Amino acid sequence: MKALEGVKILDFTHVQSGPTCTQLLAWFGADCIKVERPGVGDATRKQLVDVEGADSLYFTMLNHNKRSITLNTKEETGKQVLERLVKECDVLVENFAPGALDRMGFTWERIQELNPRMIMASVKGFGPGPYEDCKVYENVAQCTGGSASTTGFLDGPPTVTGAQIGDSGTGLHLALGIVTALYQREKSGRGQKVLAPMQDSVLNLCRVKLRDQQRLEKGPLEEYSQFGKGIPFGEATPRAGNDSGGGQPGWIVKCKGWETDPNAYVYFITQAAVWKNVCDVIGKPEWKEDPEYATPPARLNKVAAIFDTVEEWTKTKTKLEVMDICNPLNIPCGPILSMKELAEEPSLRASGTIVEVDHPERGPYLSVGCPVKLSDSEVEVERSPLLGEHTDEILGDVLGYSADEIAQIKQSGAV
Ligand code: CAO
Repeated sequence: MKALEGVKILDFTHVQSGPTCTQLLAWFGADCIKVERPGVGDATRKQLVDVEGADSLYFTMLNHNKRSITLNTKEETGKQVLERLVKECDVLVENFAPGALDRMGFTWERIQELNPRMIMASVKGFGPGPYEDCKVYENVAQCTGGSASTTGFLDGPPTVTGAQIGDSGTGLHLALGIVTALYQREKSGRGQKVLAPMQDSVLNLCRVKLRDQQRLEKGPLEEYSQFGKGIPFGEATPRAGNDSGGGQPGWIVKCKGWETDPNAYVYFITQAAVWKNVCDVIGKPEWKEDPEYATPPARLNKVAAIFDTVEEWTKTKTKLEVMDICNPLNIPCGPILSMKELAEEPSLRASGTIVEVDHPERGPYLSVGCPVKLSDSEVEVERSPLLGEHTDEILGDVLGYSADEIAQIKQSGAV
């Protein structure tokens, strides 16, 4: 038995944010029915195509464990089938541009009329306010949610991150909202609307930067390396380069091989509690008792110079040697692992976080499996569906149409 077994999802999502959410729910056992436009499907099927004629990795890696039905929901017959799906399912998940579902005739009021237990979950770029009608993509959310203004180096422009915090981050938020609403429905018997705006989700992930904004109003942020360098602060939380966000000085330093390997670096934290271990490791035992170095406040104005010394040591070791030496001493550090290294990492393969999946059109490919592990609800990653692969079985088995009715629906061009 899977955790969400028996939950039926009407998956009206596309691109990345919504599909991330429904893929997680499918991994937890929900029956995820992806509704796609006939002949077209989710736009990502044909974006960044790497195998001619096959669904792209963009699509296949975001739509595991789902079933696909094609349906033109702007035509009368398609609308009738969609009504049946609304009545049959527990959750409708969508991330259309604002107003698209209303224009189709499926307002929240109409959905409630059809199924008062329905949970309607949406990703939108913005919540209510001046930008609520805007279409939004990943980097727009990173910029409007506070991430870009606080990412990058002090003397450089705002920077977006590789982690898809706008899309996948919002999908995660929405998934939590959905299971929470399902839990409440157990008691209330009613559905509800769940909204995860991308701006709000990114801001939630940037919570510590709003913390710093308020601290900044009371004085300079002493743990930022900018402080140690004597550079004055402005009005807003600045970009902090590779400073650690938690108050313990940290930085990315070079390791052996950095001249040729762009990822021969390690994140090194001079955690106060293990300062003496740090001094021993980097060959500066005299700093342990020196009042200029012995306490965190004394070190504040020389953090950059301390990391230069750390780097002199790390440059003599590979990033994994640094990890092996520091971990037993409780010195926190993180080797910069490339996508290639992660793809090949045996422990991630063993845990099912990196999985090899077979696909009839493209053959085997790598995907990221479910990153959340439930001990009593094991995840088996299945390939993404071909466009409309399950149209007949959904019309018949889920919605109860007879073979004649299915033939008529097909003749109408609705699927
Ligand atoms: N049958 C018939 N019509 C369908 C359909 C179906 N099965 N599925 C979708 N459509 C229609 C929609 O009804 C809409 O029609 P109208 O514009 O006439 O109302 C149309 O297809 C286009 O949908 P869209 O506006 O959502 O798609 P888009 O490519 O123009 O915009 C996006 C894409 C992502 C910018 C927009 O959907 C959006 O802002 N979504 C919310 C935020 C979000 O999730 N962004 C992250 C996306 S991942 O980077």
